[in-house]
Amino acid sequence: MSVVTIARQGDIATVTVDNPPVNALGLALRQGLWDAVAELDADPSVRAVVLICAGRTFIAGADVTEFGKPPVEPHLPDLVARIEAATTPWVAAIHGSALGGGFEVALGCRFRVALPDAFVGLPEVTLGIIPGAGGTVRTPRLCGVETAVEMATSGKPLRAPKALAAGLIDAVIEGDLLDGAVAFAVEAIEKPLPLPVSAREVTAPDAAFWTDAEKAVTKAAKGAAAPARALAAIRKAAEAPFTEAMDFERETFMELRGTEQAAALRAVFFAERAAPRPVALREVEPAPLRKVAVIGGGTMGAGIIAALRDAGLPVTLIEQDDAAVERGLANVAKVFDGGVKRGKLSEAQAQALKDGVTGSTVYAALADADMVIEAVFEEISVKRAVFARLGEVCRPDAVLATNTSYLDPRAIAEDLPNSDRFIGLHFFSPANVMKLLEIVPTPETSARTLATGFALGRMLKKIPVQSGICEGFIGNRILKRYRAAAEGLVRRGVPIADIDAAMRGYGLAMGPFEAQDLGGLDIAYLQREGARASGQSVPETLGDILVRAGRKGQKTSGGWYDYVAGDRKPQVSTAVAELLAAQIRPDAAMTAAEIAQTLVAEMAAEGQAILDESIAASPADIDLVKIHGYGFPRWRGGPMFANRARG
Ligand code: 3H9
Repeated sequence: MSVVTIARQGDIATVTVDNPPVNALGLALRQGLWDAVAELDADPSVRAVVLICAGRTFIAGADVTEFGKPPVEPHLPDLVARIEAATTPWVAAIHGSALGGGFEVALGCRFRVALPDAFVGLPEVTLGIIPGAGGTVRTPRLCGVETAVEMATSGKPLRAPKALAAGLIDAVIEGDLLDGAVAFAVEAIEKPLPLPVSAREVTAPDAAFWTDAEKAVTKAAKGAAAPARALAAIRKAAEAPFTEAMDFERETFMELRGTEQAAALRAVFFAERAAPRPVALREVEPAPLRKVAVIGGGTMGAGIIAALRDAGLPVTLIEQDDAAVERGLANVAKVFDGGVKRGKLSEAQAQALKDGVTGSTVYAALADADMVIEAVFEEISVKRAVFARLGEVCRPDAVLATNTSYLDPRAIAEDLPNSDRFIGLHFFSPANVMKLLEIVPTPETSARTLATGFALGRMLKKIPVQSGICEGFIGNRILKRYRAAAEGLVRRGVPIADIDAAMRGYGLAMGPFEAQDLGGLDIAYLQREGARASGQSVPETLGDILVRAGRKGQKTSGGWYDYVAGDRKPQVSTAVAELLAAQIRPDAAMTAAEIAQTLVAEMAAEGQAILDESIAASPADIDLVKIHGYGFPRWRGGPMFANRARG
């Protein structure tokens, strides 16, 4: 079947694009649209053309799978120009999303109309590139430079009403999109036509605007190259003639397309889309998830409840006594009240989210739950007791999950009958914000239970990654190696502050030591002590020395750094230097790049060990874990990608 079909309603022609899944502009579609313009231009009975798409969305952009290959004609900028130069006006009728090249095609049309819940945007920077078919040149001609800069440098799309207010679209269509677009076209051709977008004026802001914008864009980009290049392209569009700006944009696009950052971001793009639907589970029916319960209303439990409520699920919270139920509900309420404060939720929305949580101290309330997620204190005996109770009260087909970051799920489920319905789900705090969900099946876990874990991940819009059982699973195991390697550098005389600065420079929000100071050094210390008490040989770490000296991080006004009361800014500590002096044998002077390279290589080496032990299914899964759970810079592709790219 052809990806482009033409139909006629009186003197209005309809061009329908049908290129699943997202109508991406692969060669067949570009050619199909090119031919459609030629055919309709040759038909004098046609007075306007409505361009509409079948399926879930308008054209979602260029076909990203083609980016590794040489471009083939017709090129997208030529196609957009061809549509713009058509003898009859084209009207883009947008549902779903008109993104990147899809929005650029819409910009070639004389008019754009959209359903109220449609989006338009230029997300190219999220793929390490800039628009390559006039997005940076035509957009400011429609909505002004400021909005264009915001769109093209952030990559964030605008919903139709906002797009209308900004001048990016001409009408919001209530009701049937095709009928509405045809009616719009019929009316529009009775009036003088507006100029094609390329022929419109753009007002150039003064030099100060660009200086400020460059500062802001570079800061927000945290090392990603594309946003500043998108800004430069818009500046060119504002200051140079149309064709010169188009050439500049195209050159930049072609250059960025071949960079390592773009390759990394493309790899992450596809990995993120593959993760929620593992091939091995495609044929497995998950359990239905209508009623979910959470045991424990502490920080983690409350975050999980908030995530479940955001996905529209009613939740039962079980706590030990009435006071704990109250505290748990208050913790949940705090999350939603925060949403109101930040302007993300209305009071009424927050209330409705809160109302969907029922607190109880009675396990019998779980008799009809489809899934129960345990999020109690990270202590094996406490967790085991919870699952023994759940085994008594829950339906035998209810999926029972433990949220644990370090404990062995097999030991937690030891006393649970029908342990094929049991699974580990490692959420990351705050659980309603962090995208990563490590899914940890035991050898007994059934395919249905595993598929349910992934189904939950999809419902919560998380990035679910399966992990085998080992200490710390994928993410914390690599974190441990990374921290140990960072301590190794300190032992070799590399200053703590240099290591943190190097990792910030690499693109992480924080270096390894300042991050420990924020989270507290005592949790990992207690784990090591626990392991030592159980007879394991765990070498003394530098962190142990600090904790024993009372330095547990910011909460004790000192950890790896000193802190002045009321200030989170780390200050280099002479006390730490003294405490650690005997451990340090300086033999290394390292540049920031060498520090980062060493530590990333260590992460990747642990990742490789994890792969060799079949704990993770692929390097891409490991990269997703580090990007979505640990702040590894997305544009570096994750430690496995970055280390491989270095060769
Ligand atoms: C661009 O346009 C450059 C131009 O300026 C210049 C050119 C010269 N290509 O996300 P989903 C696949 S750059 C190829 O789960 P949703 C995706 O891999 C592009 N494939 O759907 C998945 O495949 P599978 C700018 C693509 O309903 C399937 O479609 N555009 C593309 O949750 C479903 O994807 C963008 O960056 C693509 N462009 O969300 C938009 N997009 O089923 C990127 C998706 O095999 N796309 N696929 O796993 C999106 O943001 C979302 O897909 C969208 C739908 C919101 C449209």
